[in-house]
Amino acid sequence: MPVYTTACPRNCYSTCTLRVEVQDGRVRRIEGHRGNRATPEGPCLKGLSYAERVHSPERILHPLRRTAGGSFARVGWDEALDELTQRLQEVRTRHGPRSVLYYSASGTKGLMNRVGADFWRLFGGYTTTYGDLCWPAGLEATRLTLGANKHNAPWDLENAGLIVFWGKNAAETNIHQGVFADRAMRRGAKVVVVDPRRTQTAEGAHLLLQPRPGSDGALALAVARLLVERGAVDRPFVERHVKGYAEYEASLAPYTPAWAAETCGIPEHQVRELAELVATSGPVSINAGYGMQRYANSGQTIRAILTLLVLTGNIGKPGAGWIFADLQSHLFDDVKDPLAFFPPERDDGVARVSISTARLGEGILAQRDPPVRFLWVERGNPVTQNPDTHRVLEAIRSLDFRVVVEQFLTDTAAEADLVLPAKTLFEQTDVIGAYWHPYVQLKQKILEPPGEVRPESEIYWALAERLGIPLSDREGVLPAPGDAEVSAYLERYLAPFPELTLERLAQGPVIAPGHQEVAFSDFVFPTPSGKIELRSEEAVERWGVDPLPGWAPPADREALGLPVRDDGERGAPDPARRDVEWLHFLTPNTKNRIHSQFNNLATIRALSPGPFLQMHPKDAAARGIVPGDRVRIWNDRGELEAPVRLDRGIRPGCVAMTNGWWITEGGTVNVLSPAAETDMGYGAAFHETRVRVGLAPR
Ligand SMILES: Nc1nc2c(c(=O)[nH]1)N[C@H]1C(S)=C(S)[C@@H](COP(=O)(O)OP(=O)(O)OC[C@H]3O[C@@H](n4cnc5c(=O)[nH]c(N)nc54)[C@H](O)[C@@H]3O)O[C@H]1N2
Ligand SMILES: Nc1nc2c(c(=O)[nH]1)N[C@H]1C(S)=C(S)[C@@H](COP(=O)(O)OP(=O)(O)OC[C@H]3O[C@@H](n4cnc5c(=O)[nH]c(N)nc54)[C@H](O)[C@@H]3O)O[C@H]1N2
Ligand SMILES: [Mo]
Repeated sequence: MPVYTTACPRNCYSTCTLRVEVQDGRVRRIEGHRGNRATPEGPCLKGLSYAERVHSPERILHPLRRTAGGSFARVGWDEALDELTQRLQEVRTRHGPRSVLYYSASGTKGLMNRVGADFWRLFGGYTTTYGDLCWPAGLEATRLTLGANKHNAPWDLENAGLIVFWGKNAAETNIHQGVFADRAMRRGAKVVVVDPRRTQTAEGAHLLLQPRPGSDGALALAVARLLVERGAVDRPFVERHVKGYAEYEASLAPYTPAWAAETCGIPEHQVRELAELVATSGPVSINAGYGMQRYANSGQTIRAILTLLVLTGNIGKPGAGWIFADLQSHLFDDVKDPLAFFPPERDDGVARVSISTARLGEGILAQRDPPVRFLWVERGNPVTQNPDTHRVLEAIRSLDFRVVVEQFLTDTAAEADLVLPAKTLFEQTDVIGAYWHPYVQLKQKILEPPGEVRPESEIYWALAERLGIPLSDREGVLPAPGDAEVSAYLERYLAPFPELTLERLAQGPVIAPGHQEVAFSDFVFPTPSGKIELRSEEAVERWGVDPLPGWAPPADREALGLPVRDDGERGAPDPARRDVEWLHFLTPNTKNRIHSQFNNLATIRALSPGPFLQMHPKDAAARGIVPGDRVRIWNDRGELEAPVRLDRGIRPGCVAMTNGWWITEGGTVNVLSPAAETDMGYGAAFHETRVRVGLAPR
């Protein structure tokens, strides 16, 4: 039986290398690949469930056209493409090409993803979104401080003396990291978890801190103050490599442990314990998650946390460092380029980058000259994943025509006039990077697309032909249909890197050229000053924040359009009272799903049949809620109903429901989230969500 080497392209830290056995056109077996030092144990349950996913009877295998009655009917490709061509020509003539919104998100990684934007350029122009739902506040805060987003290789974690999982639930979202953390623990390393929820990651940790959501910056500043007090600052390191230290040290005066304890709602001795561990248990590795940077203050929060490593000289050394995102394998996309995230409104005369992903609904509705009339969605599920679902739906429904390229009939696909079938990972070759490990990988094609499925690049080629885009314009820009054409296309991008040939990549993962195993071990920091910047002028110029990392309450209720409480509370909520009635609604990720993907499969559904609300028994008791109850969760944007699960592991005042559920599976959490941006990078402040909870009406 043939066994192929390929890789999982999901938006996930692990980006596993896979060995896949195929027989008679079906996936028989999926295993790990020893060539990937970061993921040798092999894939998670999601990876194994590809055997079900790619052959699922629910996959969309041919174009679907909405009928007058509102349901979908199968249509042939010729009919679909003819209508598309006619509608695109019409909308271009009437409103100009930029009345087309090209929306793509993180459904799959790959170099081939660039084909979409290149097609829309040939079309004459388009409108698209700026910012990102996932990680930009942290990327930007890291770039401002260190100059680049890179970190030590995953296996270097074994050398750590202290591992802090700060707002990162690695046990669920980066399961392979646990192997290295366990090895470090066997060698005596201590583990600290900072998370309002007691997660699986906290099992076995030496210290768990459960601060109020969005208060981590305050904690970090107080820890910094304690580090200064106890003489834990690495003075030679700071003198040589850091800009703005003296000013920063002076700024710490107000941040006493007592103030932090009050602000974060945790015992003061925990603040001190954390400082003590950072001072005494190095090398210190801080693994900062993405959940924590989904607040209106999170860029500044990330700067404040990263500072703890800077003060103590825990940068550029084995076992130490800042583990947020390692972009060393990102050779073919622009995520390292600050312009990928700002300035917000960009227009090169062809592409107009003018709608905030975090405010997709209102952005579409507000767009003028020309307005958005036509929507093309691929690799994204904005109806469930972007903030403020009701506005997103309103905006999508206001358009003349909607196309969604999808594998399954998601909530977004269900809004389309035309659904085009999408390939899965096994059905077209691509080259992918990762953001936790340093490998470049070949995601090899191992199956022919089933039914009438065509990879996006082939859809674009066929459309370009029909739209009369001359072959001479297409050549070298879009790959023509065919496996050899795809290979030639990929080879052109690989050409500058002699280490990266398709033949070599077909054998297994290859470490990115120029990879630094211990990031910043050369102490080169590509910031404006060439030093680590505690003081950043760029932060002021680009984002209007303080030049030093500081802390402000996460959100101003009115600014976020959150309800102002009846008792007259206005502006920043009073930390002492705000948790009483309105609860923080956290919407983290979960083990057996990648956002809105996988839960439609029987294998996964058996483990997670539907959404539930995690709630502390105290908050439940205050509302007359008992185990087994169904609750209503609401605010002025929307409401949801779900069974409640009482859990002493969640901080009182917080409730949590994992994101990714479809409306048809019980409701998306984003009906409740505000269309609000993070302070840096145009991220989405999903966790700035307050809700009320009560018994669901019977
Ligand atoms: N409330 C709340 N909301 C969140 C978050 C949160 O923490 N809380 N997290 C946010 C984050 S971090 C992220 S990254 C986003 C993720 O949200 P999205 O970027 O929208 O990603 P997914 O839900 O993973 O996948 C979107 C779709 O891509 C499709 N897809 C997969 N492969 C392909 C392909 O090859 N071609 C095409 N055409 N389609 C494909 C899948 O079937 C899926 O329906 O969600 C965000 N939303
Ligand atoms: N299995 C699985 N793995 C994934 C994904 C997935 O959907 N499923 N998604 C991938 C993607 S796209 C992403 S972005 C990453 C996300 O990976 P993580 O960063 O681990 O993701 P989250 O689950 O969003 O958030 C982590 C933790 O942050 C906590 N948190 C929320 N607010 C705060 C706060 O104010 N302070 C602190 N200290 N903690 C807080 C939450 O309770 C949660 O436990 O995972 C990637 N890996
Ligand atoms: Mo993400």
